[in-house]
Amino acid sequence: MTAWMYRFLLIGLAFFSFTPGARHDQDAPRTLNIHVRDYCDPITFAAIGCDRIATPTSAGFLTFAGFQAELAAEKSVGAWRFIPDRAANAEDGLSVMLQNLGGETHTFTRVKQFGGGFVAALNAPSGTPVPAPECARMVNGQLVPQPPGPDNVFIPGNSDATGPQLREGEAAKFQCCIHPWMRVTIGAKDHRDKDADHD
Ligand SMILES: [Cu+2]
Repeated sequence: MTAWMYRFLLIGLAFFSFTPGARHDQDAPRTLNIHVRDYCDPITFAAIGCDRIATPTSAGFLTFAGFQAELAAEKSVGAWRFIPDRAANAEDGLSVMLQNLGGETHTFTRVKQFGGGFVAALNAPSGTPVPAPECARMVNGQLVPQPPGPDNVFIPGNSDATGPQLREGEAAKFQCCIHPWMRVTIGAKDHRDKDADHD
């Protein structure tokens, strides 16, 4: 290694150790674990796709007819939901980890405002006829899903996924682009948004 290369290395090391990124552990982004749940019945949901491996069968299943009946009555289906493991705030920044314990695919999508998803048949009965632009776009009169990305994570049933990152103090809304009533709000401060308790 030549002398100038060595000097470069030292400068690099010195710079790195003084960058704000090298912070104390207690200021490091924390992990927020979010469970994604549904209770699809694999038989009556077979055409849609419902594969129950992780969820104990004792939890009980909701048939497709039951799902439709509850959606029509409540504009949501309570067993299809996001469950954060603690109050969702991003005081020190957050890394979101997603665990889909359900049998269906769900998305975890950052939106400016909650809206409908890319399944028209679910948008109308859930009372969100207008899709959130982060979920879907209209092509030749048909809803087309937005491509997956760090802020639009598709999570197949029985699988884990790395979710989005939030900066310190950032507030954000996330929803499923298939089941629009599945919502969670991550607040900037230490408070729990009512949407996290959404039924
Ligand atoms: Cu969903």
